[in-house]
Amino acid sequence: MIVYYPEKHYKHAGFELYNGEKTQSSENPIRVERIKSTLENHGGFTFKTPALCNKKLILQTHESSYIEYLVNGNWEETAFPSVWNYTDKRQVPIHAISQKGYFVFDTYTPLTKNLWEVVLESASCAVSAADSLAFEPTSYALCRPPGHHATKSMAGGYCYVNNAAVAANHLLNKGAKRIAILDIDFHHSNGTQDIFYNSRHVLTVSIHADPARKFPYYSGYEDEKGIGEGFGYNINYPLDKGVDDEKYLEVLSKALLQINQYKPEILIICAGFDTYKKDPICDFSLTIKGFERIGKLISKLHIPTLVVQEGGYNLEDLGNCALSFLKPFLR
Ligand code: Q9C
Ligand code: ZN
Repeated sequence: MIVYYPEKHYKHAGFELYNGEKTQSSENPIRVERIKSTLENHGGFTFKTPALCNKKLILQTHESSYIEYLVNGNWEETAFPSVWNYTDKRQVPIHAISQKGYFVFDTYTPLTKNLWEVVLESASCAVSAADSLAFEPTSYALCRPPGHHATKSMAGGYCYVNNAAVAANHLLNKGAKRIAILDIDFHHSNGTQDIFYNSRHVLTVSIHADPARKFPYYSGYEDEKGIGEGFGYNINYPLDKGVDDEKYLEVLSKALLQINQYKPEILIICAGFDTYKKDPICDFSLTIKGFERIGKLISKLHIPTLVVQEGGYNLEDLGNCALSFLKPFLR
């Protein structure tokens, strides 16, 4: 299996402000290095670094003012918002402090030095991996930073550019008519939902912790079904705390049935392993063996599948969670 890996990701590392307190970020460079070394030790994976994708592709996914903000941002020290847009005006503010609150929706997502080159390379992993579906049934984009919380015009939840959404738009440009994105990260994929909310060409399905209890809090509810011609093409499965392998597989089977009915030409899996029972910030209880069963069930659909890395924060076991999920796709 081809794996696209971002070699400059380590330049992005910071802290987060959680409820006013400064803490180490769970989203650190060790994460993808753990996954990489576990897959290398196992064998069957070929690592490549991506060619940087065209900025136009990213502008097709995100608002241009937001992307210009990331491109031109020259943050010498890690920066965070402190005041948010409390109006419904969409007018890019002038002051540096108001700009941060305009383009970043939480205090978990630091603006760091070299941010743009790092996020561009992460998105490029997803695009290059999408391209390799032309000659491989499955490919894996080992993206860092992750992407699924990034909306059209805001960073948040450790995410800046929505890697999976950029890849989906790239595949639509190449002629695909129906793409399904299934997000199995613990957290609701609010960004992906936002980007494709009015589209029937991209079916977005997310299985996640009930946002009444967990991040991103404001979206991920069952009644969010899409809008306009996209109505019916967004599906959310908010779940209670403590979900185990059996319960998860039951929900996944339902989601896969809906995906199959849509008859997608390509399936994108936004894979977060923060559903793992020993994840430090989450409250599901999936096992390493459970990830293999999840991978097997998805692989049985026999749809060309792009796996895009999202969250997962148990550094000790993260590599084995990813390996276990990917194994059924190896041939
Ligand atoms: N200190 C992804 O999994 N919660 N993002 C922070 C813990 C933020 C998760 C609270 C969760 C964001 C890609
Ligand atoms: Zn997550």
